[in-house]
Amino acid sequence: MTTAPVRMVQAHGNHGAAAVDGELLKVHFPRRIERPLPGDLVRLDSAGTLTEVLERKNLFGRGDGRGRFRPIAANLDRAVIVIAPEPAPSRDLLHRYLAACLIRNIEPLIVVNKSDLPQPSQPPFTELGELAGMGFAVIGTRCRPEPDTEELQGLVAVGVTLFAGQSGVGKSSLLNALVPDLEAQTGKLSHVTGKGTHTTTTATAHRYGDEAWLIDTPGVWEYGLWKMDAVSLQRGFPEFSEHAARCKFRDCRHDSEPGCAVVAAVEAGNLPAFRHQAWLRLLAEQERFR
Ligand SMILES: Nc1nc2c(ncn2[C@@H]2O[C@H](COP(=O)(O)OP(=O)(O)O)[C@@H](O)[C@H]2O)c(=O)[nH]1
Ligand SMILES: [Mg+2]
Ligand SMILES: [Zn+2]
Repeated sequence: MTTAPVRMVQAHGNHGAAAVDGELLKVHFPRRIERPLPGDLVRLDSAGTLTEVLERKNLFGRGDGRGRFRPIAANLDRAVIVIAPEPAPSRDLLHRYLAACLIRNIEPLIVVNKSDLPQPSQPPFTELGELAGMGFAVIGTRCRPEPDTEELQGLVAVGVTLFAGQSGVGKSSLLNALVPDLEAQTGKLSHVTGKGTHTTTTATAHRYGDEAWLIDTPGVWEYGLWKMDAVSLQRGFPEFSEHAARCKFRDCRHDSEPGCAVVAAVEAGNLPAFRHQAWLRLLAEQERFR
């Protein structure tokens, strides 16, 4: 067996699966080592026991109801945030995902799936043009009636990509359209881990060509952020920073403080009001965790 680092594809309580020389291998997690996640690079001994989790370049996760960070996957080159006309995203869902990615140093890519359905003329769909103008990548896809995923394929062909988004937006359908042998991979994986083939109950990395991994994530209805301070949250709104530097108070929350340069920029039309409103709501949401 190998001492070279291998990629974790799935993790359960005390075991998981890693990709070793093109095959999937069951991995045992000893208690003394931090539990690995899909996307992690790990070392194993000859018995398939985990000996080391290599340093991560980033870690994606979500907040639980109490605001604790719950990790989902590691070492991401980007996260595809999937939204669709149906089920319609809740208010701020997209902004929450964007903030989570930016705070965690993960490049977000907004994918509007189900392009065969009419786009509702309400947020966040009405905000996509401005988000694209701000530099966020926004593309359309569809899986039905015939798949159109060409642009997406080009953007995820290299590196590790996580697919995030509300249950039912089409993450697994997109994975199916992209990865020709997805079913075979899933079948082998379930054989190795002894878990069922319904892989979207846990985050799972799928091999995509020779150079890429695509990670499907379990269905969530509402994606929540975790407890953090305002400075951290503001990393989720990078377009604020040039203005925030000119706020009268250094710890300005860009709410109703006098001399707030962010509010001034919104009023002058230099920052989208919808981003400022999302900021204020996400900031208020943090109060629940105190
Ligand atoms: N109309 C339409 N339906 C789609 C599209 N992509 C997926 N679906 C449907 O949306 C539902 C949820 O898809 P699924 O991939 O399970 O979503 P997930 O929960 O995000 O993994 C299924 O009934 C799919 O057939 C699409 O592009 N257009
Ligand atoms: Mg799914
Ligand atoms: Zn301010």
